[in-house]
Amino acid sequence: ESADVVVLGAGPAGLVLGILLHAAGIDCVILERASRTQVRTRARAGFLAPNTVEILDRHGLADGLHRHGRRHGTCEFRTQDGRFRLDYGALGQGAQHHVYPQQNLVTDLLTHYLDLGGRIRFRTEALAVRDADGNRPSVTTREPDGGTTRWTARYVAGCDGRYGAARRSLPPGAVRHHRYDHGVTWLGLLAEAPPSLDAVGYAIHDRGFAGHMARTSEVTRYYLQWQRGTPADAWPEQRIWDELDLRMGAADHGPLRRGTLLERGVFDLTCDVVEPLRHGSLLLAGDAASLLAPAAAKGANLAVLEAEMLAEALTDALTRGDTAGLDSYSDRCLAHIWRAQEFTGWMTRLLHAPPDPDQDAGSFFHAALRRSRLASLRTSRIHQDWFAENYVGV
Ligand code: RFL
Repeated sequence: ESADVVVLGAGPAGLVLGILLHAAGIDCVILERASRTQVRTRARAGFLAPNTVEILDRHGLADGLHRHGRRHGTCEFRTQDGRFRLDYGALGQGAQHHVYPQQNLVTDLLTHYLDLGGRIRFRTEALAVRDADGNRPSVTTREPDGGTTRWTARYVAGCDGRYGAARRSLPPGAVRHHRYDHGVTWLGLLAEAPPSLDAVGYAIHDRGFAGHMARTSEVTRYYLQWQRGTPADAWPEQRIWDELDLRMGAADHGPLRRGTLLERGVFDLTCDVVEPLRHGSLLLAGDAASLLAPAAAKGANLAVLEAEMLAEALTDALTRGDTAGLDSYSDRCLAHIWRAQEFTGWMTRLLHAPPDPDQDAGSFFHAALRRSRLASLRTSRIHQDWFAENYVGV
């Protein structure tokens, strides 16, 4: 089988790319490992930046988001010494987030793509991309019935995330792979409960970080810093809620609204960047290009930004033979990626002292630096403006 562009993965990156290519009259197909139901129900991100909303608006993809999403512009930092709020939506450039669960966005995008008549194959796993250094790359897939198929293309777009086939198929030495481990692990929780505060909550506690992020009026995301290697189901629900209460200072600031924990996932705060984002006719976008720690909620936003840039570049190349956009694609994306990595790293160090296994003196030092960093954020308008600009920016 064949298509001019074979897109691997139907996450935000692959679907936005597929829609824009299809709208530009480019022959493309999306190959997705998961089933349609899995794609539509995976709860992940929720905070969309103004730039993301602008991109979705530009292409008529933001109806659901405007109808059901909510604007959000406040975060609250809690420590054992008290709490303070930042109305980041009124600071910096005065921009807010839209809160709209990623699975709802993905569902909207998928519906749009299918309504356009877009081609997509579910339960079709890309195994390898071959001949990317020539101009006739191919993708081998495992089909739902267990058979294999070979897809030929002009270009392959790797939007299949961190563990996808695109990354795996890069020949050794073709790109550099920069990795960093923040040395911290989070337990991510989805609770069937309304939000407990009208702000993103970041709690910095001697026992570790705890976080609160609104999703919908019925579902709220919580995070607990977690011992690396401990399974997600190691604690009963009661103990998790008690620990969230303790770290978030519920005794002083009011109780959390408890509910059944619908989902638990453990993830290490690691990040990486593939550089460049292109090897011949294979181009990477989204998590396949760069993975960010979730502290600053940047991943889905970068995925949408890169998908739009890649769609324009591929359209120019395929309709007019103009490859300037493809040639500069990697550099243009990397500028955004490193900006997002830098802020995410800053945010992660605000919430966590770097691991310092050997001495108490070191951990005291880092805890004191963190307190000072927070005090600056609490009191300096310039620091607050900088925070706000970066927090909602991509
Ligand atoms: P996705 O969404 O992971 O989609 C990749 C798709 O590729 C498929 N796939 C394959 N298909 C075919 N063949 C293969 N070999 C394949 N291997 C994989 C997968 O099934 C999947 O459908 O990547 P994409 O499109 O690059 O989008 C990236 C975002 O999903 C990700 O960055 C965000 O979810 C990160 N993130 C957040 N980002 C934000 O901007 N704001 C947030 O508030 C936010 N919160 C989060 C997050 C990520 C989280 N997790 C997953 C740790 C909260 C959490 C808990």
